[in-house]
Amino acid sequence: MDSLTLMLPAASSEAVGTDIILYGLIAGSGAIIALVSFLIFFFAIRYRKGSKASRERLPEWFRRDIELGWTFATAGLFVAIFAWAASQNFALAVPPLSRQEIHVVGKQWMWKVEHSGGQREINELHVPAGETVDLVMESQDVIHSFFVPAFRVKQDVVPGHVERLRFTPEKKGTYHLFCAEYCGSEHSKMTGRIVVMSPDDYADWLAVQPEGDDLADEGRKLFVARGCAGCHEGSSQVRAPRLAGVYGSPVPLTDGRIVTADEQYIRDSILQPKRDVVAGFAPIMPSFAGALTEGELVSLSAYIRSLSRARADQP
Ligand code: HEC
Ligand SMILES: [Cu+2]
Repeated sequence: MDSLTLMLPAASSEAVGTDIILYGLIAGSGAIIALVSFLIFFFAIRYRKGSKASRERLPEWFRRDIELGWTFATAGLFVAIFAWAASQNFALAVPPLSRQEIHVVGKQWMWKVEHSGGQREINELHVPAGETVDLVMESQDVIHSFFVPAFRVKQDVVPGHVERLRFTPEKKGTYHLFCAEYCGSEHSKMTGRIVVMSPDDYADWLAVQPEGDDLADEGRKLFVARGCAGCHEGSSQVRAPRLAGVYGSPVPLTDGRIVTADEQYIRDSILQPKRDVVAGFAPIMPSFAGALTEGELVSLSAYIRSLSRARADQP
């Protein structure tokens, strides 16, 4: 890791696939360069000044067929390369059956990480080898970009969006994490480490982390201060759904659809409550668009997430 090497380690299954595409492109370009160079030399020698080679016009059909041939062959080649490279991205877009969901918040200038059990870290991300990691990422202020060269993955994190990034680390070790989008004066210090551990070591590591949940605590305070608790909690006169356990579970809507309450749903429920109205409730929740900062939204959704954990802990 400290020594400079020409080739980065390929530490995830995506890295292997990306490298194969890269080598394929280099080999393809190399073959074309070799062919063109060969033809340059071949024609230069064959048609040199004074040579006896025939300089007559080739028959019309022959010229047309060659023209058509290389037009379709190169077009086909480009489409094939596109399909090959795109298939890897499509494969990544399908959620795997078993995965580790980890929340990442980018802010000037750090990466805050929260594991599904509430364990937190800053500028470090511990992940188990051999398991697909599903990052759910948000930005609290400006655009950042989560970049792990050794995994060949990079995802911009745009404020207002919930982004996903999936990868399957394969090699144990420590790898660089960068912010790859200029995000202010200390952008260059927004770096960190990814530690890939064996699943057993990872379980041990998780077990010894304190469960300090500062984001969720902040969210809890906002939930009371902004009047959410007034409608959503115990003694309230207004009929509003209880939020405990809502994160990650299916929610029936008035229009008959059933959606999963993921990060984006929670966010939209707060900003555009009239869009997806929970079945059995009146659309009386006011929109908080413009009234909450990105950071406050992130804290509120961390709080709502923590409610589902609390419920899962006490069956
Ligand atoms: C005036 C009462 C009221 C206030 C204030 C209010 N809500 Fe709501 N909220 C509702 C009602 C009613 C619904 C169900 C109808 C709907 O989906 O719009 C709801 C739905 C939701 C949902 C979706 C719940 C589910 O079961 O799918 C979330 C999440 C939510 N609110 C969060 C918040 C947060 C966070 C705040 C504070 C920033 C807040 N609410 C403030 C009344 C309120
Ligand atoms: Cu950044």
